[in-house]
Amino acid sequence: MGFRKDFLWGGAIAAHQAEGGWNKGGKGVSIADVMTAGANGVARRITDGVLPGENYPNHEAIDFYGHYKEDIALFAKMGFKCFRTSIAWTRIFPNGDENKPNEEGLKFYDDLFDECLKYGIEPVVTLSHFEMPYALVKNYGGFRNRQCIDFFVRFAEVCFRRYKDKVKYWMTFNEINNQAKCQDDFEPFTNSGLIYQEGEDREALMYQAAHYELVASAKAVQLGHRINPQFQIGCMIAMTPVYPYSCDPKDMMMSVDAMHKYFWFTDVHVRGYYPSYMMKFFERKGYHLDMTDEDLQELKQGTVDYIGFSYYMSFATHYSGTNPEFEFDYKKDLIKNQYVEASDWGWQIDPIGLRYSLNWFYDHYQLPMFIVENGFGAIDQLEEDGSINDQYRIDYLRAHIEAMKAAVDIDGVDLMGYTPWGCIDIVSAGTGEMKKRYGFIYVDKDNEGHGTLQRKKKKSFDWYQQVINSNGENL
Ligand code: BGP
Repeated sequence: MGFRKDFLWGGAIAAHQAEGGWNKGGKGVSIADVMTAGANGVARRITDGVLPGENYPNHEAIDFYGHYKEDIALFAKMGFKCFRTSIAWTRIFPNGDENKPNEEGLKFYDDLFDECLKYGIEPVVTLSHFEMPYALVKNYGGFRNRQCIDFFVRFAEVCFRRYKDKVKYWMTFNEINNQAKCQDDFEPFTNSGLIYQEGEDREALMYQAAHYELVASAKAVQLGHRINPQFQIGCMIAMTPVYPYSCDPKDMMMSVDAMHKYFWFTDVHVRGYYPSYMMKFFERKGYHLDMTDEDLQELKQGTVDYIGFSYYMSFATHYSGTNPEFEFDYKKDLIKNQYVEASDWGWQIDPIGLRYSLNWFYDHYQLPMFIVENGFGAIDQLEEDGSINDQYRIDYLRAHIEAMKAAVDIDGVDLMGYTPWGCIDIVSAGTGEMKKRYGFIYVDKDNEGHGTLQRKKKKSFDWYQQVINSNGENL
């Protein structure tokens, strides 16, 4: 009973939300560097490529670029078995289309992975985490352009070859399915680098870009397995289950279509082909995607080894009476779930939903799973004595780990690891704010960029240390 002996306990961050050093070591401008910060939950927006000014949140983030040794030593104190981060594409290919990689960027990640391995911490690496080179967006249109497939595969190959003896666990595109939830405006949540022009069919473009990303992922997976057959390469899905609001069969069908629309990407990553309902959907909508036989061959041969996914919240949907085909539209068919609480940012807190999600994935795919993001973003307050009493974060994580344990012990799912998001306070991807904190470690920096960057353990630091030490027994 309980989690496997080699369960990968750890924590997760992403380069653009933590490193800073946006223009150090030969790094180019990434899409995350040209984002304004939203405020109070408002999502960030592209700024027509205005170069970072002093107030850009990713400008210096928490300077993980300069503090990584200190931070990894703290992760080791918590007993991390693994540590998830991304390789900033623009440290390796500053503009994305160069033929030769930037050696200084490669060296930085050599040093970072060596520091992890020094403590017996396995790096878990995401290749694309909302930080594609802005030059690929500006000069090629991002993943609306088939050429970006080869740019991504070139980036993946350089990383696989360089770190083949240091990194075993990889993922290709972070939350690749997020574009299915926000194609209305460009948001950092998509890896596609799509900036929509006036009058474009955004949905059609989103599906075309998603196809090219999926082909890029499949090619990278095949290449990775050739470079090191020991590699474990996963997809990365944002898992937000969508429940039917009632037992009305119409609500149930809305939930079925919502789950289809949000998670068809997993079918392609895992089974190697598009599910029939998506082919029917493209036909109905008249979307004639650029999808060649060679692409379909690549998808079939480039299936992933595990399902990485993030889990923060669940949704609910109801039949609004306007579409007899029960076609789900995320812009109008979601409804607040009255049976769960929400965070300050409206994220519905649902630990049982994590057990449901583990079962849903395992029932569909029978592949090992890796929860590579889970966490509670909150405005942490410093007490008089300077301590941070984030009991709410402990309660949130404890409830989700209990759900994981039930899924393993009762439902028999195959769960390989757990890396709570933002194991150290970092910049919010959605809003660009520092005040939305997730960490076991507090970082002295505010939304305006002021602060000493001093690191400080929160109450949850010692709690998580004994969770890991007991392999999840002591919660
Ligand atoms: C996920 C992203 C992460 C992280 C997380 C929390 O969608 O993969 O990069 O940001 O969301 O979101 P936020 O930072 O907006 O609170």
